Amino acid sequence: MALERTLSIIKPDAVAKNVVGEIYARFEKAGLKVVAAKMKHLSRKEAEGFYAVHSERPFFNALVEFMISGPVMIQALQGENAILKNRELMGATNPKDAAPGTIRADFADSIDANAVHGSDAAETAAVEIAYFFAATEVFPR
Ligand code: RTP
Ligand code: MG
Repeated sequence: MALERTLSIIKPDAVAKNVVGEIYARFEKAGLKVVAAKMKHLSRKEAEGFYAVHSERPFFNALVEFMISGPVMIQALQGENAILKNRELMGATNPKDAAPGTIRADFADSIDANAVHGSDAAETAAVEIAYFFAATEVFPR
């Protein structure tokens, strides 16, 4: 197994619902360690840049509007198979399809307001962590 890092975002809906701590507890119980964290209200430019891969998709504008609708909690998580493990904890993109006990099943309201983001591969994880954190902000350095 590989020790990995992944980028996680607790989206505006979940921050507004006051479940940041409950979601952190799920990461920690699954063996994922928070190695960097910041709360931030993303600018439109930051949200568009972060989701640039989706810029041609029909849902892009709704996604950006939602991501800038309130503050988000951004963290890098480290652990064995952290990328897949976090995706399993999150559940399916649409909460209607998310397995019981997953973060999206328990806290998400819709495919737009779906509580969390998680990197989907090693390459994207590295790019996404660097998008929000300087190397000196990820611990241990
Ligand atoms: P995320 O990137 O946020 O972790 O979510 P994901 O990998 O599960 O889903 P992705 O395909 O990367 O899509 C990014 C976000 O766009 C919204 N979306 N809406 N209306 C739609 O068909 C649709 N499809 C995707 C979701 O909010 C998704 O989290
Ligand atoms: Mg994605």
